[in-house]
Amino acid sequence: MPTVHARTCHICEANCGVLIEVEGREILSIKGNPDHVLSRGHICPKATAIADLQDDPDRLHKPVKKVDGKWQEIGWEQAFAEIASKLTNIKGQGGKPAMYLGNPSAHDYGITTQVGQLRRAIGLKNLYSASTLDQIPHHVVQYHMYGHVSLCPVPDIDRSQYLVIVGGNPAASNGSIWTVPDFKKRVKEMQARDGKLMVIDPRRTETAKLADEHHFVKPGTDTALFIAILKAVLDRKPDLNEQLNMLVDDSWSNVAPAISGFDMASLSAHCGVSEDVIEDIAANLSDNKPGAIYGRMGVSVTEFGTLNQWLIQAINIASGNLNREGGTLVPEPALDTINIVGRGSVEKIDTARGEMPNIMGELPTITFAEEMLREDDERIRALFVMTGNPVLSAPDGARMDRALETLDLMVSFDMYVTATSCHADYILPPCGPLEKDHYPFFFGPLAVRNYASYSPAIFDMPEGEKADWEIIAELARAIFAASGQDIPNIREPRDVLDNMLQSSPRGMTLAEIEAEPNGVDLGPLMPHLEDRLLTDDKKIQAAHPDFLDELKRFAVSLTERQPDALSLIGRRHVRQNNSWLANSKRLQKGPNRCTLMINPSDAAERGLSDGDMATVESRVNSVDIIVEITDDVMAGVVSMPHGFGHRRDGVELSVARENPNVSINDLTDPELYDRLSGNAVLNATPVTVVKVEELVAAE
Ligand SMILES: Nc1nc2c(c(=O)[nH]1)N[C@H]1C(S)=C(S)[C@@H](COP(=O)(O)OP(=O)(O)OC[C@H]3O[C@@H](n4cnc5c(=O)[nH]c(N)nc54)[C@H](O)[C@@H]3O)O[C@H]1N2
Ligand SMILES: Nc1nc2c(c(=O)[nH]1)N[C@H]1C(S)=C(S)[C@@H](COP(=O)(O)OP(=O)(O)OC[C@H]3O[C@@H](n4cnc5c(=O)[nH]c(N)nc54)[C@H](O)[C@@H]3O)O[C@H]1N2
Ligand code: SF4
Ligand SMILES: [Mo]
Repeated sequence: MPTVHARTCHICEANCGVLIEVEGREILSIKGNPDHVLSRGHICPKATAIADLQDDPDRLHKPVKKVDGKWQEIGWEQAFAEIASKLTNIKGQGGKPAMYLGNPSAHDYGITTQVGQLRRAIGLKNLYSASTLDQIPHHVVQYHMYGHVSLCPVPDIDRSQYLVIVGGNPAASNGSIWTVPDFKKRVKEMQARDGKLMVIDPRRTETAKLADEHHFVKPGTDTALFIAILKAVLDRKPDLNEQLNMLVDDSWSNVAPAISGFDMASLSAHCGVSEDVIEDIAANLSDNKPGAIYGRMGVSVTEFGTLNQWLIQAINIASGNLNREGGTLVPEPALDTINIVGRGSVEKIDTARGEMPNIMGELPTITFAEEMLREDDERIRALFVMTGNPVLSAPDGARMDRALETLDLMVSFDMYVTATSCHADYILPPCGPLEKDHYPFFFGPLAVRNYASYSPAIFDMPEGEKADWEIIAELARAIFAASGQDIPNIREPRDVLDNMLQSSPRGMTLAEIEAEPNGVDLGPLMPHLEDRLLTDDKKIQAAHPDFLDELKRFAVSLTERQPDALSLIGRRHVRQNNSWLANSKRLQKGPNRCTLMINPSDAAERGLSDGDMATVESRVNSVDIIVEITDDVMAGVVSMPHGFGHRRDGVELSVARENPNVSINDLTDPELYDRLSGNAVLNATPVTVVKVEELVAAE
């Protein structure tokens, strides 16, 4: 008999409710759950990839060990014992271990609640992760302004009348640092109540096409745009409204003087957005209707990412939209990590490159390869890569390839042989996605409504398989034992979760949440920031000195000549997720998506026609890629998706069922980073593009 199970899709931050119909172990269908309290029936094509992942014949089911360059299946106990013993030996010789934690770990609360044990077993205070390729600038800003790295105001789209999205593409990404499933319909609803969406992006994206207005901006120059908007808002509203005046500390008075020296015409010329558009945005944000400005990857993974995210908060404050219904609000979810884990940290750390930011114990991933390649005693010799693919996701993938080859021990926690795990000595694969439970640990606190939703596993786990959390916990125990340390008790993720829920202000139990398969709706977001601030004086620290200093550094950069080169930006597609859905039959249908988008004028200048091959070259490397001519990208800009490039020379991978393609991160430059957060710069890479002339065979 078929049965239907309500569940949360674990693939992206939207956390949509899905209905999965199964018979025995066969998946019959995956549909949106119309009764889900947050996603209201919405799903995207990636939800169907859950079936492909679950049933993928290429997925690993048992640990594998590399012997003479070939993968050999081994038992779990052998794998744990060998890894523990090798690590203990390496550490005994003074060798340094490290860990890289990838994006899917954020979607598995079991990993979140257990990984601390493994870090303790290995002896790691700090780690590398996908976060320093992504959202670390947000955490720095939230830590300084609101007193906790995770206190994040999100746009209250359901009650907003004006939204400005800069460098985000939620129509494809389904939202980021903003859990907003059903984004398109929410925009349509806003437009139906006469609200407006404005998008600023160097590409006319899927989101731009939904918008009432879209304007191009030169990649990497948004700081000028934000300063200009802030100036224009302050001209209209020199004083804070009453509620924000009570919340904001005295440093607010430093903001206007700090930007008074910038002149509108130069700011506008620098970013390529006209003064009229800037004034219009400021006027819309400043009039009495509720609205917000929001910026994501396009403005975070740039040289002034932290400054950009601070300016966004400052604009929302100056225009009176922070902590306002329809403006930006901090969610109050069932599991409220803000009250139960520490504020986080913003520190500095010594690296091979000198002193670098160390935010929440995150080591900048841009320095990761050189810490493996360095030749002194500080060299990383043992590495644990959990749910990550840094060869494809971090800048200079070719160097990452070389660096991973120098390790004495590498362990990957992955279900595939990938461009990264192919370098490992051991791969420890988890069970299938429907054999584990799910809770939106990090995403309830970012959702557009207060809610909670727990999904139990649908299938029993096959004999001999393990969930990621069990693999982590058991390996941790083996390492504790091998190194003669006390073996701590391991508490199952469910118990940890239940405990955290009960310790949160709402005091719910896991059983109460589990009883509601469509999720528990805890109401709209509320303007309660005054009760949530964790700064010492319980006020918003409006202008941390680091941000004001960074403004000065930006002012200097304004006077520098911009390179003549084309500017390379990334993109996401709704049928992919970073590097790891490339093996899904359902998602890989359709035309090749790994193309270089180029504006017709730039193509003509280079003699390029649609479908030609071009060589794209940056400071670090070059790749050949098929050209797609479109005026959806701004003149002077080229765009390539990230997460491609699975084929590496001479290596057999599980993930190979796709068109020829290349990795954008063979072009991005690890020398570039955001000074305040250590975050990578993955957009606005200067490149040259030339046509690959067909070779004429010699007679
Ligand atoms: N140029 C450029 N580079 C980028 C970006 C960009 O926009 N442009 N985006 C950056 C961002 S935002 C991110 S988050 C990073 C992502 O970077 P990473 O996290 O390093 O890479 P992913 O591609 O997400 O790879 C995830 C890996 O985990 C495996 N995996 C998936 N699910 C599971 C699971 O449940 N258990 C286990 N054990 N393994 C699993 C997959 O097979 C895959 O190998 O990339 C960054 N890199
Ligand atoms: N379908 C799909 N969904 C995903 C993912 C995926 O790979 N595929 N990945 C998930 C992850 S890990 C994340 S972090 C989120 C990311 O979520 P988003 O940030 O919404 O996604 P991106 O597509 O990276 O959007 C960045 C936008 O910035 C623009 N941009 C690039 N450079 C600049 C610039 O200098 N200035 C401005 N203003 N814009 C610029 C790009 O054209 C692009 O439209 O998506 C998540 N959801
Ligand atoms: S938007 Fe798509 S991938 Fe993301 S949670 Fe929803 S169904 Fe899954
Ligand atoms: Mo991400």
